[in-house]
Amino acid sequence: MNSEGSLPEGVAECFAIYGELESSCLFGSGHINTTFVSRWNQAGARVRYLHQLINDRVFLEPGEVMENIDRVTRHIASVLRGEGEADISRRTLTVVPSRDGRLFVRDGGGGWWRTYLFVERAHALDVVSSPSEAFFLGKAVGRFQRQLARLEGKRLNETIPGFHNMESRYRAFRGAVERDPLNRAGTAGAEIDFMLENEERGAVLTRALTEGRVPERVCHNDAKINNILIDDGDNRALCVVDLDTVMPGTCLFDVGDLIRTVAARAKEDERDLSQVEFDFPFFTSLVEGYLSEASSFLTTGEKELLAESGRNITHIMALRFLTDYLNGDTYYRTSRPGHNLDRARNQIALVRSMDRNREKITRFLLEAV
Ligand code: GN1
Ligand code: MG
Repeated sequence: MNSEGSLPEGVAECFAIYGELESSCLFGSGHINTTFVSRWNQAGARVRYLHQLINDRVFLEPGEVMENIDRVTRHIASVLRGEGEADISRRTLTVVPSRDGRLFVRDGGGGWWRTYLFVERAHALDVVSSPSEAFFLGKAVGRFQRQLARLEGKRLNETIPGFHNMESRYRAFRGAVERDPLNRAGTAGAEIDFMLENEERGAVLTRALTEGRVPERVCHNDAKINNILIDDGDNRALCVVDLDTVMPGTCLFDVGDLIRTVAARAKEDERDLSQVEFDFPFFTSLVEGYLSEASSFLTTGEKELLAESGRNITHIMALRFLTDYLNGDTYYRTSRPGHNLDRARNQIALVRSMDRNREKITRFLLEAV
């Protein structure tokens, strides 16, 4: 990346894009990949594209990531066509291949690049401000799962093996506490204790999946609020993006991540923990939106675990942020000292707030499903 944060020379031109490249700049707030937007003149029309440098320390097989994304986005587009939908290229991502027909381009340093059509007139949110926004976010994730419920062909590649496996996440956590390479464990005593006390309950989704009490499905695995694009016009969710982790899992991971990020009044790195509260009205609207698409395919086993899903994904995020803090911030992008510890504290506060609402959550779900 050069000093202005524009695309490295020559990368964008390797993709099958017509016209003249006018400018490019950094874009977005992801923790993992590096994203740019480019602006082109195509016969007098201004057109934008999105380019991403895939983090190949996190995704060890970027080619397999792209194979999944290509299959999934083509499938969603064909489902949308079947439903007579217009505006398909705003309702799913579209991969732009390289000039030699590949799904990615390698740069001189070995980096893996991909390109998508830029979805215009859309935005993402970090927090919701109304129950109606929560409803449409829930609906978008339910719709995504429904669209992929009948993806034919071989099982999708596991782009990060054991991604939401609580048991392996706890092994990594214990290793980090033992090694404590930067002597940080002393500054996170209360958080480490929280993890040790909550280990058993945290295994609930992992065990349900490995024991077959919930089915394996194609799911997103990172269905948090800011991975959903919303139409600037009518404020309804358009599509789910950030598809690197689309792979086999349980759909409870997705609804759980949505509960974590939609039914929370603060961003995941808010330091003022008095603001980190579970929001019951946002939660109920989001579940209603989700079930408006998903209730037709969810099994009884899945419905029974809905109540635990939000807490479970919030817990695993707290565990991963804390592990990364102890390891010296080697995984997530951070923008201040202690950022990962702040995130872990925030997510633990959210788990606690969910626990204070446990009875209400359970009662609501008994009625709703
Ligand atoms: C990462 O890249 P981004 O910000 O969408 C992470 C997710 C976490 C999330 C926390 C591949 O997602 O698992 O939920 O941060 N993605 C990966 O906000 O680890
Ligand atoms: Mg993202």
